[in-house]
Amino acid sequence: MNNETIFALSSAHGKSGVAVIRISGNELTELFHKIINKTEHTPRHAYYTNFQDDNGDLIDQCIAIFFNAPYSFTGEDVIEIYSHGSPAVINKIFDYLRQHGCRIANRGEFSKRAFYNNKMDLTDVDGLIALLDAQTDKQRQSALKSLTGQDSKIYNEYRNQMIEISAYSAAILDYDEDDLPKNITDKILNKTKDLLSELQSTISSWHGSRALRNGFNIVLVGETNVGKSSIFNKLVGYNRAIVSDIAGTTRDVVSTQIDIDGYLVNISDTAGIRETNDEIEKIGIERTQAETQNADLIIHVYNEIPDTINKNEITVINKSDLLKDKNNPDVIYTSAKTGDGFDELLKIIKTKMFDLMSGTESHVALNERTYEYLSVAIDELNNAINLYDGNYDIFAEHVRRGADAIGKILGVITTEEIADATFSQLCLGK
Ligand SMILES: Nc1nc2c(ncn2[C@@H]2O[C@H](COP(=O)(O)OP(=O)(O)O)[C@@H](O)[C@H]2O)c(=O)[nH]1
Ligand SMILES: [Mg+2]
Repeated sequence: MNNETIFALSSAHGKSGVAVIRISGNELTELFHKIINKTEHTPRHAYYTNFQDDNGDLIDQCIAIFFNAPYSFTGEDVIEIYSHGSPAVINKIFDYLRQHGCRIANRGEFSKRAFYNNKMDLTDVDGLIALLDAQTDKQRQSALKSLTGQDSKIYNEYRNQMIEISAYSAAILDYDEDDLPKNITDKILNKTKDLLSELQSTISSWHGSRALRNGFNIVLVGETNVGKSSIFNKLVGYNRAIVSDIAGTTRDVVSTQIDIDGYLVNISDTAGIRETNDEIEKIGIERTQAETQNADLIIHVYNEIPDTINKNEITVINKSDLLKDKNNPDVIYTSAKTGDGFDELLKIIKTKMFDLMSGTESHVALNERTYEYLSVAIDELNNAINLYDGNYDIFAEHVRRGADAIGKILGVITTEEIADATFSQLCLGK
């Protein structure tokens, strides 16, 4: 890590009432005194200042706060300037800072410094990234759990247990059997098995975790003209997709995001599947097939009861206003025309969604990186148990590797690449 003084706009770009400019570096007392035009200050105290350049010309009227190391976001000295939020003011302050030996920060550089100064571990940073991305309330709650260290706590427990198991099993090698507590080998093996099942339960929420973070994917499929676009519009709440009685109207996948009970939902309307010579419609049908592969839930729309009902999908019989017989309990009858059946449709969508998400509240939030290392840890514990043949040397080594994998999740054991890949997801000013 370098010890240059960095700065960035931490609030949103463009015009705003107030802009927040954050500066971080090793020794910022002198710079702060210039900004507030004083010779001393109290840390974490808000100073109202007529912020002037070196010629004494007014830059802006601002509030400035000094956070002394290590009691700051980065663990270094940090200055926050709250100026008026216009591009002209922000640029003028940036010029001033450049003239005083500061440089613009790279993406995620503040968080990177916080990480290297032990202010945050990598799962906390994951939480920060997720919180900045959060669009819905459930995403906010899950992100805050990681950010405030609740996920780290769980991972640290896993890691400590593995280190302990590994140390015990290594100790067996060094002692006579008579000197060791009775049943120690059984105890070690059982402890490892318990831990393994805990990790397996955690990783089982991966699918839900991903849906929570990226959105629960619902795809509407079915033949042309059954009313997919009409249902889509009703669920979305406005006329997003074109509805017409001309078969093949929807030729591309039309997607939008909605919020259902705090969960982010991606809902897609697709081209109806039929034999066609229309080149564009053919591409649309291919896209439909691709879309269904990523679906968490498929709503298959028909106008009459199909020969086989796929239990993995929701089967909807639309245009129920034209039907007399509506008694099949395995399907949902809807009418996009009258609105009939939509309460029931939404209810079943929620049930399916809650089922998938149910594990996410009690477990850590998983992302690609944490999922990968958690899988490694599970493999290693599995290897330790399955390959055990009385040789504690190999057993201890597998468990130790499992502990290393969890260490990589936390960033306790880290390579520059892992850390960089995480920080680069952050925006400037974080
Ligand atoms: N009577 C009736 N007509 C509907 C209903 N839903 C859709 N339609 C009509 O069926 C035609 C095809 O609808 P559309 O949503 O474009 O079907 P898609 O091709 O499956 O997307 C349009 O003329 C709609 O107005 C319904 O519930 N009842
Ligand atoms: Mg359509």
